Amino acid sequence: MTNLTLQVEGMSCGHCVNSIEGALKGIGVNGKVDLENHTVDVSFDENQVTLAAVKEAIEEQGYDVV
Ligand SMILES: [Cu+2]
Repeated sequence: MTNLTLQVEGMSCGHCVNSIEGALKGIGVNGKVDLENHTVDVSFDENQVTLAAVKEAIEEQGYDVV
């Protein structure tokens, strides 16, 4: 398992949390949004999902991975 903390801009409320965590779940990634710190903790199997795909899933929801 790979565990990373990503810096993500534009998250502000529960809707953001749900859309990001839901999108990550959809590609087999465990995600935990921290609104105060503007971060998303992600945990995934690198044999199944690439970091690029993780970033893309977040960006597709309208947020910027720094
Ligand atoms: Cu929001």
